[in-house]
Amino acid sequence: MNLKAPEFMMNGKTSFCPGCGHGIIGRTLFENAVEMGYEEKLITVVDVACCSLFMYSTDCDFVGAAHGRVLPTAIGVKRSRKDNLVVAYHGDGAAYSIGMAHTMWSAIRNENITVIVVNNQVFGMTGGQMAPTTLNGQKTTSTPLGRDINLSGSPFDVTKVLKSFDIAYLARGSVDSPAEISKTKKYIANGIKNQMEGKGFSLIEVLSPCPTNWNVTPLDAIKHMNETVKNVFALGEFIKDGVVL
Ligand SMILES: Cc1ncc(C[n+]2csc(CCOP(=O)(O)OP(=O)(O)O)c2C)c(N)n1
Ligand code: SF4
Repeated sequence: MNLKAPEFMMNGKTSFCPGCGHGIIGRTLFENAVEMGYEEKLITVVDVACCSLFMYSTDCDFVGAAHGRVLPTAIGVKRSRKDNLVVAYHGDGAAYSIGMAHTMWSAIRNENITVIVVNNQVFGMTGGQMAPTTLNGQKTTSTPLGRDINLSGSPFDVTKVLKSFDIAYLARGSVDSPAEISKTKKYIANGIKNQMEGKGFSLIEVLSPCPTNWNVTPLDAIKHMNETVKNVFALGEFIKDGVVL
């Protein structure tokens, strides 16, 4: 990340909780847009969940979508404004629960958009209920005794599924250290480049802390990511230029 955030992120308002990863992930996106010369072309489509808070703190073009409908909305925007950079930005609840069919069909059609999925293993905005990515045994407000994979299945790992699809790009980053933030920024830059070169569907999932709903301090949230979350969700690039790595 750069020392100074892009001007349009600096209006002084932010509603994210202390230690939330959304602000960092958004910043990597917005820095890329500026550095790659697409600041004026960027349209970010956000879900009604925690990512909607960007609309109050960042002075650039947004479209707000209904929960889980970020992808069809973004695809509509992209198909009608082909010269714009259209980024679909949503949480793991939106992308893999209510919006799972859209994630699958957008990938099957290799739609020419850049997709960011923030994987914080819970439904953040609505109070920390279980998401498809919730870890085995993880306590959430809807699984107070911990997720039981015999009842609700294993944590959903998008890389295992999309690796068999004909898409342009698939990567998973994290924001638990400066080194991982730099890699995440590069993955998002790759997704942007693919779209502007018309290569098709790029999905970048990013592991992100939600200290509020994990009921831990921001520092302990980072520790939990290092010690546990990264062992479940492997990081790196999985598909590049349409080739499985
Ligand atoms: C159709 C519909 N269903 C449910 C909701 C309630 N709702 C809003 S955000 C959300 C889940 C948020 O979790 P996620 O998508 O993972 O994003 P996060 O807030 O964790 O970043 C839910 C269930 C809604 N607004 N609309
Ligand atoms: S509830 Fe979680 S995801 Fe939402 S702003 Fe707070 S820390 Fe971030």
